[in-house]
Amino acid sequence: MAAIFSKERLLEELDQCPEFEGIDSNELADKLSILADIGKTPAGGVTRFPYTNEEKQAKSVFKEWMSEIGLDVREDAIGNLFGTLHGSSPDLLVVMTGSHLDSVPNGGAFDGPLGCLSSLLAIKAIASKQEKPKRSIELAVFVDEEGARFKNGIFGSRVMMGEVDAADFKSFKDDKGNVLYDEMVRCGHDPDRVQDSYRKPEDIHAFLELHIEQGKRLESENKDIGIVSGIAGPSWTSFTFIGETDHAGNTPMNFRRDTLAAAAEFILKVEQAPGRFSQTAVATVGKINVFPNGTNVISGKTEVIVDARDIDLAARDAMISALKDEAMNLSKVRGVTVDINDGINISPVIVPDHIQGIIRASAEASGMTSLSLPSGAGHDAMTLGKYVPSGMIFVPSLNGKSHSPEEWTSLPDCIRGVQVLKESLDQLAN
Ligand code: HGY
Ligand code: MN
Ligand code: MN
Repeated sequence: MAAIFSKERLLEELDQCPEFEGIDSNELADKLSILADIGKTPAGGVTRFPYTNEEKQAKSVFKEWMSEIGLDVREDAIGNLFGTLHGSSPDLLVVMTGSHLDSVPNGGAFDGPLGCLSSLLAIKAIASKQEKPKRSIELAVFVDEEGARFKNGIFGSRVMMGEVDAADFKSFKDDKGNVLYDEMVRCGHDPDRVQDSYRKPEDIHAFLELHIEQGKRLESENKDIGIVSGIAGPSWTSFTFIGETDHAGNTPMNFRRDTLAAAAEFILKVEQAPGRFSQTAVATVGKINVFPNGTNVISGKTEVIVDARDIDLAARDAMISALKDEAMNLSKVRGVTVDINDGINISPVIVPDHIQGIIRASAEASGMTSLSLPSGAGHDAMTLGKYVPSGMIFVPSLNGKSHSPEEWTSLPDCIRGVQVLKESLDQLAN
């Protein structure tokens, strides 16, 4: 069985953790393990969807941890969680840092929680110093970054920056038909007051997010820290093929309008598309909904969602439009129809040189090697990065694995990331 997350496995490398002032490796291992147990799956992964009891439990634990280190804790109208370490010059713009606690289905223990905990431990170390930081430092735990339940990823940070129309809260539904708005209310939030959640770009000095790389570059080039240069923009488009539900035994092949077969042909075209548009484009179908999904039933309706990304916005959008044409053509040939609906469409973001410079200097000052690289994965930093100077610090992923129970970053690598985040925040806050 592939190695999965456990506290014991983390602590096997405790003695290899570098010592940095104010940072306790045991504490990180302890808190990561507590979060990993919330929403743990039989396969050893984590399923912690937004506006569920699991997420609520993880956030209440995190709220306690923020209060324990003296942060001013508040939750906004849709459930974004904030903890503020007040600076000596409160009139200066805040430095924000954080990530997310929600997960993909059967995901890993690090994607999101490591960023939140690194921010917590970095702020704790800064707060333990004699001098208060000049600028206040605000820890943000954004809701629903993955979009795994309501298909609306990078959500909490986009609401905070005023990018989501509150009317949409009533149109997003999960696979069981639960409405996002109702789930927000059920969890004790007040989505009608969403305007109270909005933050103005001019209120925020800079934003930093620590995250696992979710790729193989740092490991293969044996580097401690990734300095993210840009973040690819994800775009989600749903294609619903409509045909005819029929009996699998009594319907001759030339009488069929089989939507699962149509979707299968389309999925191969999705796989073949990226290379025609750029070296950095990617396109994935990771989710398919087949109706009625019966072994002896020809499917009358099949929905696939295409996740298309690129650092190059023009190439990405050209690829999506070509895929829409291909879906229309193949559905005509097969005698089915296709409904195409645009979902999230987030622009790529470039990280400013001075932010990259601060992270690089922090890594070097702490005796670490670093590598500048783009992020193919999307993050809340790409929302903030559209409005304020934002950057990301990557730590290595074992075998590049992520979004799976095998997701792993060693404790020493995590601690090196916390140290670089601490130094970078300290610089930005002073
Ligand atoms: O999908 C992503 O890139 C991220 O994990 N939300
Ligand atoms: Mn993720
Ligand atoms: Mn993430």
